Amino acid sequence: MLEVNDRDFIDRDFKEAFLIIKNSKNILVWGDEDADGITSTLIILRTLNTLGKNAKYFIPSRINDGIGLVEKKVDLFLKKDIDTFITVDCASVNYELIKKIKLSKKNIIVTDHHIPYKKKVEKVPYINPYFLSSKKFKNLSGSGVSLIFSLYLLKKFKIVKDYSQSFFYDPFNISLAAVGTQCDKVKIDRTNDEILKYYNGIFYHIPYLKELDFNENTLCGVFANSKTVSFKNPLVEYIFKENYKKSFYIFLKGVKSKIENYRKKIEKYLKEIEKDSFEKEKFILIFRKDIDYKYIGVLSSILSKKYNKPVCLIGKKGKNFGGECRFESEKFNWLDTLKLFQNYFVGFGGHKKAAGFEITSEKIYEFVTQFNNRFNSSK
Ligand SMILES: [Mn+2]
Repeated sequence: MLEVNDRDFIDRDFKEAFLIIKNSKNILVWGDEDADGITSTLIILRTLNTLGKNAKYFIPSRINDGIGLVEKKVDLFLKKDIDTFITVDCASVNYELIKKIKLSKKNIIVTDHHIPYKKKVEKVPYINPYFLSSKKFKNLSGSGVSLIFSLYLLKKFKIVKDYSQSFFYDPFNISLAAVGTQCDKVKIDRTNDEILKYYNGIFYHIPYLKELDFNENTLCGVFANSKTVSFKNPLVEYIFKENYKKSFYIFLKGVKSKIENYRKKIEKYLKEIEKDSFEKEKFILIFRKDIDYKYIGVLSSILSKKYNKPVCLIGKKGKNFGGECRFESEKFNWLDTLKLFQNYFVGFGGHKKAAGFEITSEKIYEFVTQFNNRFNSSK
């Protein structure tokens, strides 16, 4: 169990957020379209429902709207009968739009775990580990933040007497937080470890998942594939509104075949790539025009584990090419290695064990030659 006490909620933001919710009639939960964002949305919606609050949700479509607060949709909701916005897993950087919402005489509570914009908008509570005092909350995912906020609210609204009752009040919420925590790949500390114990509970709460043979490895794919279409998100509709069973089943079957096709493609590409031998190379650099960028990272990581060498795989990325480089070793640094070639790239980034870059078709051949001359020359 995740043990928290009043000292963990000492920051004024909690109290202010509670007062706003207490005085709100119509709340909009503003989420994000990845596994962490969707589970966060669900946790807060379910909690507000328990508190007897009228709550709707909006999850921007990453492709059509963007990420976080987006002006067009903020303007749309400002015209509607909503008195409070609660963002989950997003918006810490949307300083101007938060201000705009405040200026329109509406309330906003920002809950998030991303690095915030340098200053807070005045009189807006931020439930974000970067601003909170409790060290226990340091590495929370967006859904972890939603969970601890929910624990706090249940006690404040006197639905429960103490935090241990609060924790077990809605076990579905803990499992949702575990999924968000797992899929967002946050650092596993004691708090996150406690949350992750409830990961498998999700199969009990959503029986269709077992029925369709989803398991721990494919679960993130389900949540990440739930896309918002005309304001509706299949997972949120099914779990929160409980009236979407047939469409949800169809959605899950769609995800299933998507994941299977992806796996088949990976196997096919691996076979093709491994027709070449990589015995001599110290650093494996592979350029494949025919492989789409969305497969590159996974392939690169499989190959680097298999050959126990640094691997960089380049595939097609729109008009350009994209490279993903992997190696799980403390003795090697991909980011530093890519820095040596940065003049070739349109952009690059990442960290020691996993880094990537984008390069134009004009530069790609020269880069491959230069790279191999430097690291794989036979002399
Ligand atoms: Mn997140």
